[in-house]
Amino acid sequence: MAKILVTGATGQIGAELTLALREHYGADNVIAAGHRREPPGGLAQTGPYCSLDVRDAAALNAVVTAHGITVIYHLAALLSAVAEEQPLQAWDINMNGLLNVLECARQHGCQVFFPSSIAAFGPGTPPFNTPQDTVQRPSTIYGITKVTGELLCDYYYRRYGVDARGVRYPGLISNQVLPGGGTTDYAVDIFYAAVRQRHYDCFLRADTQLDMMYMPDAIAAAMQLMQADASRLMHRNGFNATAMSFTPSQLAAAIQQHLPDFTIAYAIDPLRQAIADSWPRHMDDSAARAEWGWQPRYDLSAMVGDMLRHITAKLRNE
Ligand code: VAH
Repeated sequence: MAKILVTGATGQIGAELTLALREHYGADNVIAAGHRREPPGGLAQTGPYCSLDVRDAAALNAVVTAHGITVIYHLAALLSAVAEEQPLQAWDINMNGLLNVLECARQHGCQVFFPSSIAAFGPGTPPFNTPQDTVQRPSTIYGITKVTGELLCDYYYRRYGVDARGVRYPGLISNQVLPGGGTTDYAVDIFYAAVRQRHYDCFLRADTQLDMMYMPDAIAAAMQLMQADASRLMHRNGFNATAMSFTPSQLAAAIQQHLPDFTIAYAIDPLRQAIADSWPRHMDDSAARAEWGWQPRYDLSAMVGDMLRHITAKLRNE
């Protein structure tokens, strides 16, 4: 039976992934680890939680040893906008944290999941139908940690046989946990603003097209890749995977189908606009579909309907 450690378990992906893994593998087989002393929400009520700073190799090793961990989903990281404000801390957390996880996996024979991102591409990357194998010269520290992370995972697989796998996620949209300092956070914030005050001031330009994915699909992608037949994986780390690609104005129009009086205005954040402009518009994810059967369930219309249902219910008791 798999014994799973989720780092970054209090974050946007980690919180929902932990609950999905507990449902699939059994609550006691999934250890949630976060940098906070106390876990938020359902994490503590649904299974074991521990406070962990992934930069502390000895503490990480102690958790893996104590619980007999066989799989590590490593999600602890600073996201793009926060990372640009604190580049040295971003490198420390994102890179030393990953190196500690890979070293631990090498010593204990663990499988590793590492989330890369469209941020691993840069201005010189073909922006449309971005190939699986192409130019990767990101211009953000977050993107540099992501492309370095992909290469480090490949190295630990080739050199030591660590079964590391990963996905290049687009912007992720969750109805459970708010995002923490990313460039695509507008695609979540807009729903809370639409339900609360029927208006949103967007920090990206109306025509900023980016790949996106609803969180249930992102969780399914991680679990499906980790369970895939290793002999079919030609790429292993950094699979392009996307579900939809839209602009803030297209997202606003989809919300107006449900809330006709919703309005949007634009108050551009130069930092996050520059980050978004350096990323591709739409990735080619045919390799993920061919090598491990990637197939998203939610398109823009389905995601908007489900988000509005969940956020409306959540705010009703506010
Ligand atoms: C960010 N949500 O905005 C993350 C993600 C593709 C974007 O990596 O930084």
